[in-house]
Amino acid sequence: MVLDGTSPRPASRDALWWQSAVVYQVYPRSFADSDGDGIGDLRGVLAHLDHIAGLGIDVVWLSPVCRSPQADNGYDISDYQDIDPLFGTLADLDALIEAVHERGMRLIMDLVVNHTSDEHPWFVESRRGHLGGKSDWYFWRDARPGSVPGEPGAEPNNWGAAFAGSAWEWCPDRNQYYLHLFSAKQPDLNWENAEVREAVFAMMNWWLDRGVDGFRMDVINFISKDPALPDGEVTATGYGDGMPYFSYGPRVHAYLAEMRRRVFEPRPGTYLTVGEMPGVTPQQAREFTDSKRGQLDMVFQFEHVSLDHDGDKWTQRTVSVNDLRDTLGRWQEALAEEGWNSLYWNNHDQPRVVSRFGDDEGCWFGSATALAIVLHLHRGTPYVYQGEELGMTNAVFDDVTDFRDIESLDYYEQTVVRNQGDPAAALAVLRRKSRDNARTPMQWTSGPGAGFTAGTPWIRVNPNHVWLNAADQRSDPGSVYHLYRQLIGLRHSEPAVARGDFALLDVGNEHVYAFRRRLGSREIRVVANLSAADGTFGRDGLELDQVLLGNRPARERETDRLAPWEARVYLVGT
Ligand code: TEU
Repeated sequence: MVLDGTSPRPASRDALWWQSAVVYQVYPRSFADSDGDGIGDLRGVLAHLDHIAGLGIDVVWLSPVCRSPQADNGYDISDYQDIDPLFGTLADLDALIEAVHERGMRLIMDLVVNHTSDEHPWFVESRRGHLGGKSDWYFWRDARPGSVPGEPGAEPNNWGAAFAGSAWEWCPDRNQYYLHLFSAKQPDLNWENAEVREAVFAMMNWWLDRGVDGFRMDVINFISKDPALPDGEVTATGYGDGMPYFSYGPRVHAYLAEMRRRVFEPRPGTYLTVGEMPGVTPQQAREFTDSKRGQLDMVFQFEHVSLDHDGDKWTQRTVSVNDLRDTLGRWQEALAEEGWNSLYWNNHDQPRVVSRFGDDEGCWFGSATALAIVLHLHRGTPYVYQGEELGMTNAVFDDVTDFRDIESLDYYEQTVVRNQGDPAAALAVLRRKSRDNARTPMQWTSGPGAGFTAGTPWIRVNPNHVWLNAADQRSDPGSVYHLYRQLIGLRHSEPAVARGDFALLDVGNEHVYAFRRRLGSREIRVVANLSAADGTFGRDGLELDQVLLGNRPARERETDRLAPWEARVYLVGT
């Protein structure tokens, strides 16, 4: 057991080691259950580490495992320095860190510090009132003058919360409201208070001392709010949009700079920091990831996963190849000279990409692999969300009782129960959009419980595990899994993939997404038909037999026609 952080980290080749790395996200609740309670746990992760290492992964990102009432599956933390008994113990985590390091990988934790749980002792103390101590650790405000506290409209401002309803909760103990940008179980920490920042930095140092290799920082661009907390423009929800006042607040750079000074700068070694940043613009991302500032190594931006939102995430918009190319291409360009991209299709908040931008019925294998090829050959650090390497699809939900996610259940409550909307229509929306699509159990085998649990899983297993599972794919060299292995291998072996520059080709082509990567005289060219129709691409000097990899049999490759969802990677020159 390692309690003092002595578990050796993999030696870093250089300070920018993560530029040629691939990260694998584990959502522990849905990954592997070792004790039969139906919920994944740390020992389950340990038992399946070779699946991840076998892909060639460099970094494992663990979604939250700290103590939590689980109102938002662990994104509501009540003790930052202990493991929730659902997932195991600190000793299990130490064993996991050691096993990850033994395999030459690193482990990053989820850092959820925009908010805590309302059951965190800090909040419990804060809500007691104006007696000093932690009274100012959260955002407490009086009701609007002239209103009846607790009544709709009496809230200090008009902001809506991410999970339905107002962003303010009335607290009779204190006779004040508190701010929660997510659920009422997730009060926002007041980063204006230096003691809050010190407490967060001390906790981060404690985890780094323990051996973790960095953090994925949950909604880290929300930590600084405009102190005036002004009303926002009213949206279709009936609430005001507070984003302009908290998504890029006045002190966000100052806080991240302070974090760097207090946590990372004094330490030897190199870490990975990635900030999740809803609403971040390319220009802002460039500032956050500018190596001269050293605030964050990379950020998660949301533009490409908002393309199929029409106003809000619940309203569907059709996405074209041009839309994807415009958005991803713009981000590539913005971070070409300074800053760094992270690349993702999936995480625990997003529907499965093969069901979303691909075609999980008509061309499951082709679309899962074509989308993988496109993403992994962009410039940036790719993230693989558990099951993505198998081409896992959206779930099958028969009924509202099949959903578990707080956001989905709140949506149903608001639209059907409060506003008497059509239950069938609401279900149809959730089937497509729910975060639970990403959270069904990892499909290890074709057997009962998909090999995820010997008990009753906390959320239903996708019935397609009988043909879509890790055991079958690991032994099939033509599987989605092995295509991911090849792509990850290519990033490690081919400097043009890791460090080369990026340029779009064939812009305007309605079917084929084409681009090149170039480093010195090395050039990689990617042509991917992201549609159900045949496509063609401009050859422009390509020798058609120089295919490095593709998702169709080699004998079909010597043509400039692409079958639906066919993708190829060419090596140009020597
Ligand atoms: O997500 C932040 C976020 O803004 C979204 O992706 C969010 O899930 C949105 O509501 C989707 O419609 C992060 C976490 O990834 C998410 O799981 C948490 O629920 C959220 O923060 C609060 O901690």
